Amino acid sequence: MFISATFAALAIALSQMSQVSAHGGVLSYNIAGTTYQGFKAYNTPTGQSSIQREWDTYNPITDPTSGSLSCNSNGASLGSGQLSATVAAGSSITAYWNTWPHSIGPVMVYMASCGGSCTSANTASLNWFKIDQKGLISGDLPTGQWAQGELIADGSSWTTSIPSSLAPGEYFIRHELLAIHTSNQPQFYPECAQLKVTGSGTAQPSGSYLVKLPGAYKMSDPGVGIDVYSMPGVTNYTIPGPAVWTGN
Ligand SMILES: *[C@@H]1O[C@H](CO)[C@@H](O)[C@H](O)[C@H]1NC(C)=O
Ligand SMILES: [Cu+2]
Repeated sequence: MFISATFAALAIALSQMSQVSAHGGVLSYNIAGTTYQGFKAYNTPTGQSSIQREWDTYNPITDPTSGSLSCNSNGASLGSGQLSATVAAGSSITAYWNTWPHSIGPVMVYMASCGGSCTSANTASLNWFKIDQKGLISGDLPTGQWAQGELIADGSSWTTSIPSSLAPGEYFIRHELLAIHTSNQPQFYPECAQLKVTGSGTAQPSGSYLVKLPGAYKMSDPGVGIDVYSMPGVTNYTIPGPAVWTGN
């Protein structure tokens, strides 16, 4: 009796833990073959050292205009613990999430030039450009195959390439999942990491490729404040934000 009550309490505790750890974020990266650990959410930033900026919970940002949209909450520099990964333009970057629970919604990857040191940059004032995106792959909005399903099938990972013509310098890379499985309530999950891009490229995006985050999204965007369950048979999905810049 005592033992079974203990096990019952343990089972409840474990199920509550798994509820806490639902949702998620980018836990680590493989950048051109080297593994980099991310910031440890739910832990104090004191003493942490990572290429990632601070982010504190697995919970989503639900307001598309939230100040946390650029690099999650609170997005702060780790100060003396803040690292950057040196990587050649054209290299591939794989981001690894915890076991990602949602299969409806797009995957987006952005970068932003820091015009100098990223460690001292305010991420909300940078000009962000999108280097990769994938939304609805096949089927219709409520039952089709989405990029987040592909991410889950790839072990909760996503691989993308830095445009090979990108001019060298310090940049952020920002991975974002926009989960839209809850009617009319988008969930944004962005995490940022710092890069020092090397190479002989000279290209930089300009004009309509550059956006502020927050700033690029609003609830009335067709792909943001959306109820997919009210749209059976609809086979197109408009990913929010700017067009992808490929560097060409
Ligand atoms: C599908 O395309 C139509 C026509 O361009 C557009 O008005 C609509 O917003 C799109 N639907 C979604 C969910 O993006
Ligand atoms: Cu969730």
